[in-house]
Amino acid sequence: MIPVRGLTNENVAILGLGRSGLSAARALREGGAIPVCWDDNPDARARAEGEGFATRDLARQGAFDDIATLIVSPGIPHLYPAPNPVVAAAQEAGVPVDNDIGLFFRSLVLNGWASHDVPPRVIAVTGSNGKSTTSALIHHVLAHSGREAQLAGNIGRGVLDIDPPGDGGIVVLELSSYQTDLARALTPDVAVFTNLTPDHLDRHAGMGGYFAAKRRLFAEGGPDRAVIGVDEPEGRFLAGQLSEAPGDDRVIRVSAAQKLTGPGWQVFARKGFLSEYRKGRQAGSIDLRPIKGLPGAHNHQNACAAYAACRTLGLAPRVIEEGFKSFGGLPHRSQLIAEAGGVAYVNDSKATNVDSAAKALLAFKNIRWICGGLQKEGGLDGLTEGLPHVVKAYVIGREAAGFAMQLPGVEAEICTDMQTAVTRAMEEAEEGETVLLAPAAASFDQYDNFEQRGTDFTQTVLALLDDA
Ligand code: UMA
Ligand code: ADP
Repeated sequence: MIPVRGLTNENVAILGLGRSGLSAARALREGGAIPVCWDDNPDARARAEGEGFATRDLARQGAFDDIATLIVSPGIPHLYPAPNPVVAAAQEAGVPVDNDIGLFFRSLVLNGWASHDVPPRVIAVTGSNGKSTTSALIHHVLAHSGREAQLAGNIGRGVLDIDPPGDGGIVVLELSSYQTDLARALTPDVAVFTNLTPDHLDRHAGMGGYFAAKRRLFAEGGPDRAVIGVDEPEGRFLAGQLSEAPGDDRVIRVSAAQKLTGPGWQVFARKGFLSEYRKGRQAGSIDLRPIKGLPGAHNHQNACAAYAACRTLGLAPRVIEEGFKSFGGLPHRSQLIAEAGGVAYVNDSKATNVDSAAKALLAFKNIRWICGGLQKEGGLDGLTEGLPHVVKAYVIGREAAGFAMQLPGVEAEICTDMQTAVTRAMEEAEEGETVLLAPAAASFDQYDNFEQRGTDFTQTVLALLDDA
């Protein structure tokens, strides 16, 4: 745990007692602050009380009278579509609002930095898609090369839960737009921006707000190195804005769509080959095609970003390549779960938005596609490029019929539930085809989260194959 510094004997309010809220409460207490907790769910409050934390209804009149700061969990709106009433009350009382990420960066600086011979470094990864894969890949390569490395953040572990890093230790953080938008301190040594496509637009009042939230990772502290995916206009703009001159190698440009030329530092993937160029010279290359844990052009983009981040720490291309080879990929992301009768079964339940699903469709051919769920803002037009790879769609979700109507030129069967979809796809799949779960929608209409949906798919496939 990283004890939170600078708030000794202060009352600190915490809203939301899930993974980030509870870990913030523990780290605040360890650092000498007095956590005052609230969660709208009584079970979550009971868990916190079980750990000895005081709870207080933060929405009631005067609740902020003795509070120094409010820590808010990422899933709770702080601005759009409307601030949570507790956040609004803190703002009205003039109480600063922060999150566990802000506490982490402040506390890391204050936590015995002078005692290190080689200071620890923080790599923070943001972007619409590929954050988890890129963060996990960086962490894997570092650990594989013998470096002390820890992984936390949006990937499922509260940032304050990590151990204080040792000499030369590296902390890899996956940060969502919810987290970067609110943190009052954001000072990674290396910041990575994978890509930008529409997601979470309700929480950011559109694309501009969404990009602005992600940009804070680069603007607030000014990282020593910025690794930026330049396949969208926002990435190109950000890279240009951070560069002092065309050859400024503080910025490493990354692409999975084009060969990058120019005097600076760049890493790109084309036709399955990764290349690194620095000051006009080739400095490294890796054949990504045989790497099983990183299928498809989207994963090659992640590989380029992870490669660049590891290069900023001085790792040699050969060492990075070795790490890539043993990377198993993450569950629920282009995950091959079974092969039977020449048919591959792939779980990409994490394709919760249109762009990630489109990338999954482009990564495979002859697809029996299980899709649908709680549709996000922005429509399904972004899927168009991937649709020619689909043999037939098997649509799930409470609004399955409405979803199917938005897939022009695709034969679609309304299945509604996973059992029906997998059964029908399996019955009809022919040798050489792939049954792919890549919903292009959130899971919350039928599941608690995307993990539960992916597990349901996997278990259904394995059970039906067992019976066959
Ligand atoms: N709550 C309230 N009032 C509300 C809403 C929620 O009290 O109005 C309470 C809930 O009852 C619950 C708690 O808040 O007890 C949940 O807080 P949370 O939703 O922020 O979830 P955490 O468990 O703290 O997990 C968060 C991230 N969740 C979200 O951003 C939604 C986790 O990312 C992250 O791994 C974790 O912190 C550790 O950093 C998950 C996620 O879905 C994986 N992220 C989104 C994504 O990847 O698309 C951004
Ligand atoms: P994030 O943490 O940003 O959600 P993940 O690595 O968990 O990213 O991947 C989320 C989804 O996006 C998965 O469906 C995955 O197959 C897909 N994906 C992974 N990397 C990329 C990328 N670079 N571009 C687009 N989609 C991607």
